[in-house]
Formats: sequence, C-alpha cells, structure tokens
Amino acid sequence: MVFEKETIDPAAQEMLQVAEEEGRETTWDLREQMEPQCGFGDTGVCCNICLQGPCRVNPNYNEKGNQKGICGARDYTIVARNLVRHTVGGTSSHSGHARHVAELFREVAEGHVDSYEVKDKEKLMKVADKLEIETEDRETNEIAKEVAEEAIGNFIGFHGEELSWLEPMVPESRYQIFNECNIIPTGINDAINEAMHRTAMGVDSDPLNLIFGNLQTALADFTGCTIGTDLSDIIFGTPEVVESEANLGVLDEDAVNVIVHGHEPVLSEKVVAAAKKLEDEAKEAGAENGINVAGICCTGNELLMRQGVPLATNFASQELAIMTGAVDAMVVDIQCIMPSIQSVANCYHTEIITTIPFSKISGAKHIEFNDSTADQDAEEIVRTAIEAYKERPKEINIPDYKSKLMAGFSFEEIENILSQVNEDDPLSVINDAIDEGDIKGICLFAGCNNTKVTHDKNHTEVAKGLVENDVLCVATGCVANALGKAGFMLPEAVEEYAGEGLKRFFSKLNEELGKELPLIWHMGSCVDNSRLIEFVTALANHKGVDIGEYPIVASAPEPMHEKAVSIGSWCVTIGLTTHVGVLPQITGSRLVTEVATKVAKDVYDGYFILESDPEAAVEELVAELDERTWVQDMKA
Ligand code: CUV
Repeated sequence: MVFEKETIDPAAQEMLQVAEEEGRETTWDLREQMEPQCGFGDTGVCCNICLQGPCRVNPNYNEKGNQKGICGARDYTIVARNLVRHTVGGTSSHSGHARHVAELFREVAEGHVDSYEVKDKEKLMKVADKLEIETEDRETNEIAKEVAEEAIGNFIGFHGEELSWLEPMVPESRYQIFNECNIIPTGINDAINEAMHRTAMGVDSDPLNLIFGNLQTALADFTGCTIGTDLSDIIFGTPEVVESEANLGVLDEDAVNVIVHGHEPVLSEKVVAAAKKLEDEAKEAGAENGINVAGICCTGNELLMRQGVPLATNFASQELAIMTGAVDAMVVDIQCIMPSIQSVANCYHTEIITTIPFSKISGAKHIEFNDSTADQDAEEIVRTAIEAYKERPKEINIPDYKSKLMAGFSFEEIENILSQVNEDDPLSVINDAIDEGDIKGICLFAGCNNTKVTHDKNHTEVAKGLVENDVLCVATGCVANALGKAGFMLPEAVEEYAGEGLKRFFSKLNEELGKELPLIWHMGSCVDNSRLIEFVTALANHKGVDIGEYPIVASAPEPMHEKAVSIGSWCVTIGLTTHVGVLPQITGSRLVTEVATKVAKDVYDGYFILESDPEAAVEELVAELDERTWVQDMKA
C-alpha cells in the first residue's frame, strides 16, 4: 500500500495520492523537510526563556559540551521549566475554551442572550448540588446565576481560597494527597500566572519544585476542562447514545459541505442550526442534498456527541479534507487548526472562515462570531458556504471510505445504561465484572495525531492490544475519531477484537439491555476527559478505594498539543498511570524523566509510561492493571 508510512487510514492514503498527483504540499511533506529535528529541542534542553539565549546544554555528562546555560541553569532546570510552560499552554487553551462557555452561561442565566438557553435542567441541578448550591424551592435562573458566578470565580479566584470545582470531582483520599503536596490551585488564572512567573528567568530553578508547580497548573487545567464539560452539557444537552459515521466518505458530492473545525460547541451548534434553516437556499443553488455539516477535531466530537453530526477526519488529515475539492467552507474557531489549510484552500474554491478575534489566519475570511448575534453570524457563515458552492469545480475526489459508529457516552448516559442492568446498584455492573475477571480494568484513550508516528497506527494498535486483553476502553479527542474511523465504535467490533472476558462482559450487558453496545465508548472532546474522571471517581468510591488503587490507566498513543501535556500531567496526579506514545521533550534530563516515570508512582500511584512501540505499551499497561488488581486482592 502506498503512503503506509504516513498513515493507515485508507481515505487519507487515497488523498495523499491525489496530493502527489496534483503537486500539493501536505503536513507530511513539511515534516520530511524538517528532518533532522534539533536534538536539543527534541529532548527539552534548549532554553530560550531570556534574551541571552538560546542556551543549549549537553545532558550527557560524560561527553564534552556545555552542561550549564549562561545563567548556570542545568539540564533539569531547563527541562522542568519547558515542561511547565507546555502545561501552561495547554491550561490556557482548555480554560480559554471553558471560560467562553462560562461567560455565555452567565449571560444566559442573567437573561442577556436569547439565542441560547438552559437546555438540560437536570444537569444544572446536579452541578449545583456538586457545588453545594441550594436548589430547593428556587427558580432555575437563580440557581443558574449562582452556578455561573461560581464558574467565573474558579477562573478569577476566591481571594486565595481553593477553587471549588475540583474537590467534588475526585475521591476524598485523592484530594487529601493534593493537599499534602500543596498543589491545590486557588484559581485557574492564578495558576497560569504563577506558572509563567515561576518559570521566568531567575525564579524557580529547583526541578522538584517546578514539577509540583507543573502539577498544580495541570489541576487548574483539569478544573477548566470540567467546567467546560459541565456548562456545555447544561446549555447544549448532556450526550446520549447516537449513531453516525466517520471519515472523508461522509462528504457529499451533492450537498454544500460545511466543515466545522476547532473546539467550541458555542459556534458550531449554531452552524448546525443555520444549516438546517438554510437548506432550501442550498437546494436553490443546485445542491440536491442541501447542506451537509461534518466535523474535524474536537468541534467534531462535540457535535457528534450531542447531534450525531458525522466526523470528517481527525487532526493530521485536516488538509486532505480540502483536497477532496468538495469542501465549500471550513469554519474554524480555536486550537489545532493548521495555518497550512489556507495555502491548501488557495488551490480550491474552499472558503476558510475564521470566527474568533484572537484566532485569525492570514488570507482567510473573518466573520466574527458573537454570542449576542449568534444566529445571524451562523447564517452569514452558512450563506458564505452556499456562495462558494456555486463556484465549486466539477472535478472532486471524495474517497469512498467511511465507517458507522456509535457515540454519546457521557457519564450520565453510562450510568443510565448500567442502571437498566442493575437499577439499585448500577456501578456494581462494572466493579463486579472486574472482580469476576471478565474485565481487567479501564483505559482512557486521549490525545491527538503526531506526524512523528504513522497517522492513527499507534491508536489502533494499542486499542487492539488492550481490548484483546479484556480492557474496557473509552476514548476522547482525535484518538476517538481514529478508533471511530477504524470501526472500533461498533457492536460488531466486540466479536472481532475483544478477548474472551470482555466478550462475556458485553454479551451479559447486551442481553440485559436488549440492545448492543459498541466495543469502545466515545466520551467526547478533550475537555470531556473530565467525564472519565467523574466515572472512575464514582467507581472507586463504590469500591471503597482511591483512584490510585483502582484498575484504571490512560493512553495517549499520538500526543501533539500542549493540551496533551497538561492532560497527561493531571491524569498522573489523579492516579492514572499514563502511556505516552511519542516521547515528550523531557528526556534531556535524567532527573525529570525518572520523576515522571518512576518517582511519581510513590506519591500519586500514577506514573508515565514512555513507549513508542505499541506492543510494548500494551504489555506495560496490562501489567499495571494486573498489579493494581493484585494489590487489591492481597488487601481483601
Ligand atoms: Ni481537543 S488537542 S489534535 S483536537 S485531540 Fe485532536 Fe482534540 Fe489533540 Fe487537538
């Protein structure tokens, strides 16, 4: 097969062939031109924090070369500082997204915008209860206002007090560990500020202190993710199981194709609504099938989870969607949007539409999106797509590949499913299956694509290995997209890939339910990794153990974004041993690497497994689950 070094996705392979024939440059070409990448940067020992730099130190003490930066900073300081700054980037991304949702929610609660509403009152009550906000005999909007204030307060801080959204999300024993390590943030913004400050020239140079600072920032990130998920559910609805499709074959030759790409549901939900409304205008323009909306990256996941909107593709193959020639507009908001999409779009009729004032691409059309004029803005965007469609050349190349998939596994939906099996004690369905040995534990798949490895290959191979070993898997982000494209999010996949125990688990469950569940459960976007923590906290509390003692692991087989660094950091802090399939830029410091991969276990139970070989990663993840179960059995 051609292009098998680049990708295992057959649709992407076909499109890379088209790209080659048409002489188009893709991210894979750019990667090749970038080789060899700088070894100092790659291992984290390049310091650019002050204007005396760049300083590049040689981490290998036995060899010649500078072992200190001009200020005297050693490898461990430089690596730890760079790590913290990655986490800061991730945290400000997630929390920027969440803050927008929180501000919209406050506007809704105060009655200032009418294009959004409180859609899911039950979730509002649940969140209010979690925050110990009084709900009895109170008007919905009164409760909503208080929840909104609390949300904003978690960003701007409560005058030095601990933020309130974190504690109810984890078992008491875990919060105690955070407390003992002194890493509970006083506010999301505080944490970002302090992390930037402590990593400035001449502030924190103690690698261990820096690492604790990293974890504190990561907990702020986790809190932001949780706020993003909770408030999005309240405004747009908590996901329930839906069926849809994934891969470039979802593009429709006879429709106006609008791709929504980026992260926030605030804009994309409105684009979906506008597309429905303007269906006739599209038909008048000659598009027999009206308007087809499809998603890329986490915007795609948000819309899939709540509306069943199909996924066009994931991160690495975003340019290839445009090269089909069938995309009339690609609407983007924030994060994971390659600047290269504009250069690709220049060769086609595709309109790239940016929507957020601080996230523009030169050459792209900018249609500013405002919460107060959301409906009109979305209509303008969709009309721009219809206009572009009229200019679409005849020749298009839509690869004939797509897979059906099921999604919508919010924690609430999982609870609902389990309570159909055991009404009085829903969580026992999972915990008993673990005790009986049908399942070995749970793995959360999270994260991106990274051109350092073959697109989607690590994702599918680690997943295959784990389900074969009876691990119940859930997924978010671009790995969820990859596993959806590859057919893992279907009931048929159980027969094809699951080990005997996992098969037994599903057949018992399906029998009780009278319907069939997919092998791997799609939990949503990156911020929705918080859903898994809610799930595992409930399971651990039910079992009467801490998360660190519960058989749970995480895997990011192809991480790319700074957000993946922050998610990985909080996963470990919360007690999940976490596999990373692309080496993070920390290996230049033996000390930092040992803390991440070994010492972390003593403090947090979770630690990092840095392993680029999928088979070896599976072995280590399964061994970790076995060890946790074994320790539990010994105690019992
Ligand atoms: Ni937020 S962060 S490439 S879209 S998962 Fe996809 Fe997910 Fe990584 Fe980006």
